[in-house]
Amino acid sequence: MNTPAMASLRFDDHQPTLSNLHDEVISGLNQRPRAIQPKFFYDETGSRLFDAICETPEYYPTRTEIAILANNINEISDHIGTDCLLIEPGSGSSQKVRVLLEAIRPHTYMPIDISGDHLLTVAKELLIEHPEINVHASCIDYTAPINLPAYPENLRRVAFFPGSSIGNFKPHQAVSFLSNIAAMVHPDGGLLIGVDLKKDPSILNAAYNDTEGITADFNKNLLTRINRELNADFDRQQFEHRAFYNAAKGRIEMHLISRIDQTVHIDGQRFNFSAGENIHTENSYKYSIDEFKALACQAGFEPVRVWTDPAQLFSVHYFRCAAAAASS
Ligand code: AVJ
Repeated sequence: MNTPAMASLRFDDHQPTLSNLHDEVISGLNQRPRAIQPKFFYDETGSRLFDAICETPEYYPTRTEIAILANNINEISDHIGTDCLLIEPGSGSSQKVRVLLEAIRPHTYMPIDISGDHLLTVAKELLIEHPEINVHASCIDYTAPINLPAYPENLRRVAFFPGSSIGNFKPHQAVSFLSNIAAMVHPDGGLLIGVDLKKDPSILNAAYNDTEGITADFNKNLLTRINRELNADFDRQQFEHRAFYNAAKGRIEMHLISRIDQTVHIDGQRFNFSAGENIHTENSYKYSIDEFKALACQAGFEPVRVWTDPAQLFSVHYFRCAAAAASS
């Protein structure tokens, strides 16, 4: 009797608590320049707005990356092999992995995301679409060192980190994040990672300033979220969305700029903003292919292959663990 074993769904909940949002927002607003981490964009509305950004004509990364994955699926699956444990930090709607699942048939797919409800919904959808693949979802903040839940030890582990999410880290943080990933997938695993390329700044600036204003809404939704979850009174109308390419640092920066002198209350504490003062909400670093290879090498990876689109807008790299990574 060859009845296939039922695949399993598992959900581990390590969602950051409200006090974490509270403490990080308060300490970020007491810093100069003021800053709030981009991971806090992704409440339910923020996750939905991000998906809408990906549909705008200006935001090329998502559709370009999906085309690169789809056009090279055979080569990609040759490198990854079947029956691996496929780990995706920041899986969101798991849109991109759907391009891969059919071809690489992982033993287990492990989506990791900070947004627990969304993660569980997506995990259930995937199990229906691919009843043969185990889905072990983990609600974790992956910007802290990831402590993976127990997983089958004998599986080759491959990390999938698409979307140029790596661009949210400063380069030195990216190296330590990738080092954690290398430790997680060693000795014989790999990393398939999407990285947005450096290019004409006008294309970059347009991508973060879509004419429909969805990126602006996404940025300002942070204030709405803080109002709701931390009992604050930000007036969204009195903050302006600003996004621009900082060529010296090789990154897009997003800010919220106070339009006027104003006082905001968060959980009883007062914060004074002068007109023109900024809250830095996101960095999105862009890398040339060689720059990114060098970064990954510092983290204990070895370049295997890189794919791009004809216009060289976006890159998808495959790395394997360098021999030395296992002993470090
Ligand atoms: C999800 C971090 C890759 O930096 O392009 C999109 C987030 N911010 N538009 C990016 C984002 C504004 C996105 N990442």
